[in-house]
Amino acid sequence: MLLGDALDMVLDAPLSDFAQNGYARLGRVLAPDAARRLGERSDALMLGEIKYPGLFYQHDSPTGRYEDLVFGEGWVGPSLSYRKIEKLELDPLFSSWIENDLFARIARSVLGSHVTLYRAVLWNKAPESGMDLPWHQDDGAFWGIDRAPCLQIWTALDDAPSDAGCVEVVPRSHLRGLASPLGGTVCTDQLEVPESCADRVLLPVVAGEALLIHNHVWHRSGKNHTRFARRAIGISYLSGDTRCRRKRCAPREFRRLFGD
Ligand SMILES: O=C(O)CCC(=O)C(=O)O
Repeated sequence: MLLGDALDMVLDAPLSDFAQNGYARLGRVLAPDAARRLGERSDALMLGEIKYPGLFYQHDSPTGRYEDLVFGEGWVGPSLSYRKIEKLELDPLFSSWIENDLFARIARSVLGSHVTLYRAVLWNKAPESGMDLPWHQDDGAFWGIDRAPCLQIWTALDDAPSDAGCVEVVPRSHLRGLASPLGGTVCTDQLEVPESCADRVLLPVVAGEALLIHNHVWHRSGKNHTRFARRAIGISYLSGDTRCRRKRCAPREFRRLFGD
């Protein structure tokens, strides 16, 4: 699925950008045919043509506002307007991408020799639809793990220009740590501080491009104003010794990806 010589890419510059700024561009790494097949598989999952028990679905809100999302509904029938699908690792085609050799090299450089999977998510914005995803960080009490996660790799399955709701980041915001112990959405009073996201950067990409995104870097995305779907896969990797702290139900065992 990897494009040409992507496997042998020199990683010094992207890994240094990632450490400094909290994000980095990898460039095009997913071959066009593989992007097309993953896009088709995404649609098949959304339409219920392929089903896996345990896939987690969340549909776009009826109003297109994040505040109006209905939680806990899951699968609501065939629709190309699911906002996200989690547990993509259940699907063999997505699993191949999650475990590709380039991402293994990157994950091991950042996290150490043993690497597990926290989550793999389809981020979908239907044509002329989708929503304004607020500024957020991907960590905090809700994640229920015993140390801060840091590495996410996001791959575009479609072109995601600025008007399709590309990912946006606030460079170096990861250096400030979590905005609140709960993590997730950055609260409005912090956004009102003038310098909080004044230097935000938009990251338009073409299909097949990948981004490294630090879990603590403030990031968001806007609505899709184009006539085309904007689908991407976001993978959160963990160091192999990360443990689940959940007490009310059995702690999660994270899937081992890279290591012995
Ligand atoms: O693709 C998007 O719109 C959002 C991505 C995101 O929030 C993430 O990867 O954590």
